[in-house]
Parts: sequence; C-alpha cells; structure tokens
Amino acid sequence: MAPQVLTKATGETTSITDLQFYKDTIAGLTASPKYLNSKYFYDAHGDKLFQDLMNCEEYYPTNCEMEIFTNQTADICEALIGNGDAFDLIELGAGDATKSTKLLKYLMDNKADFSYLPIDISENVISYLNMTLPVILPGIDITGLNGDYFDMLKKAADISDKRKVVMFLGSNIGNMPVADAEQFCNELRKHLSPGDMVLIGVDLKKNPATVLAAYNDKEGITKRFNINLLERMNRELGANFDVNQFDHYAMYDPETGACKSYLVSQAEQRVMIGSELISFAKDEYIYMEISQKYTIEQTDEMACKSGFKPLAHFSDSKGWFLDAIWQAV
Ligand code: AVI
Repeated sequence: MAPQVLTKATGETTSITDLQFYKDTIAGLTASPKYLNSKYFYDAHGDKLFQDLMNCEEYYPTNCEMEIFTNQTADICEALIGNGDAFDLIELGAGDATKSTKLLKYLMDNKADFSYLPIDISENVISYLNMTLPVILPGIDITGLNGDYFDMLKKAADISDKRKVVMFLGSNIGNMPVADAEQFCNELRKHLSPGDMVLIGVDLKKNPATVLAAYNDKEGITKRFNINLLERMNRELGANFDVNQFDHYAMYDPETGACKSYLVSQAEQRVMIGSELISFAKDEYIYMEISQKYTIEQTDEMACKSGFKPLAHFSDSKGWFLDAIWQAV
C-alpha cells in the first residue's frame, strides 16, 4: 500500500499518491529533462529561508521595491486613488504584506475610501493578516481571501462591484516563463473591467553579474532554499533524497533576461518517492525555477498586449526594479 498522510484538519488519512504535490513531483521527475514546480518551495521552512534570502546582501529585489514604496508612497497612492471613488485594493500573494502596509497606511491616513482584500493560497497567511493588520492599522476594512488567485478574484467581484486595484508585487510575475506571464496578464485582464488598475512589481534587466549574485549568494541561502524542496519531499512524501548529493547551479542569460536555478546530481543515484523509483545520472540536473527579468519597454508591451494601458512607472534610485501601474482598457 502507498504511504499514508494524516490530514490535521479532518483527522483522516489520505494516500500520499493522491496529493497534488506528489502528482506534480512525479510528473516533473519522470520528465526529460527533470523539473520541479517552484510554487512548492514555500512550506514553513521555505518561508523562513525566503525571509533569510530577502535579508541577504546580494538579494536586491526586496530592498529596491521597499525603497520605491518608502520614497514614492504618495505618488503611487494618489495614482491608485484616481478621482477618489471607492475601490477594492486586492493583493495577489499578499504574504506578510510588509511592503503593501506602507501603501495601506498612506491610504488610511489620507482617508481614501477602500477595502483591502489580500488573496493568498496559504490559510495561515490569511488568518495572520486578518488578525494583525487591524492592530497595526486600526479601522482598516479587510477581507482576507484564501485560495487560487483567479477563483478569489471572481469571489471579490461577487462581493462588491467597486472599482478594483490589483497588486501583484515582489516580481512574482518573474517566476513564470514569458509566455505564461503573458497568459497570466491576459487572464487577469479578463477578471477586471475597464478603468480597473494593476500595480505590478517587476525585476529589471541590469548588470548580469548583479543578477547572478542575487541567485548564487555567498552564504548559500539560495542553495538551501532550493534543497529545501528535496527535504520537503523527504518530510511530506516519505522520499529518501540524500540532499548532500545535490548541488545548486544558477545561470543568467542577459539576452533573454532568464535567470534559472537548477539542482545537479553529484553522483549516479536512485531515490524512492512513494512507490516510484527515480534514477539520476551523475551531473543530471533538475530545473527548479525561473526568475525572469524585463526591460521597462517589455513590461509596457506586455501590458498593451493583454488589454492594459501603462499609466505610470516607479523605479528605485539604482533603476533595478520597477513598480508599474496599468489600467484596464
Ligand atoms: C518570489 N520570487 C520573486 C523570488 C525571485 O526572485 O524569483 C524567489 C527566489 N528564488 C530565489 N531567490 C528568490
């Protein structure tokens, strides 16, 4: 019988092979070349490692976006407020909302008429925000939505017919290949109406050495962040990865703007996951993640192609990161 997993909420046991995580893992590791889905990086250990990454010297995107939100708060918020009519401020993948809190505070202080609807796939994130934000920002109108982005956007439209402003920050769009990012923007546009806005954070093309260093930090946090996915399989899927037998490899192609991470098998080896035996040749790689970089012109093009008009650009002092406002046409 395949190993079982206990679901905390219901107390029921499920076969590991029924888990989406298992199915996606086996699909990726039996493909050629092997790949894994980076959305699975973010269990509790992965969240902690990502926090460490955001504090590490070489990983610049978080600091750049924070600088934009700190120094240009008023300009960004005034553009979102527009003519002052009430709006729903929806954040996709809100996390701990550190960056958006800067904007929320300005909007509250300036009596903007808005409701905040953070959307996150993690139930923990949503209950944390529902509890903590009203303490930090007394009087905030918050409705956390737990689930898939587009399902929850639909729900947000059902809850109210107010104008929508959608935030998609932190260069999360970069974790999709360009074609998928374009498809995502098209889908996003379908869930909005003319006049609605998007505030999107995008990491820009820059000196290739700077980009590569951010995904190949000296302390090895990015390596641990990637290796954690193998450890997660050991923890949750009963796999038997010897994680010391894998090394991290990052590459950046300045022509395409694609920064990619891989784990490379250091030896010929076999790994058991559930009832599947996965073989690795020495030096065989697993493609783990893309962190796509764009030029400002490319983001404008992406906006126009998907039914938006680029309204404003906000960049940090080094010109490394962009927060753009797009308006649905
Ligand atoms: C969440 N995402 C935008 C990060 C990035 O920069 O692609 C994830 C990450 N991967 C390695 N370092 C950071």
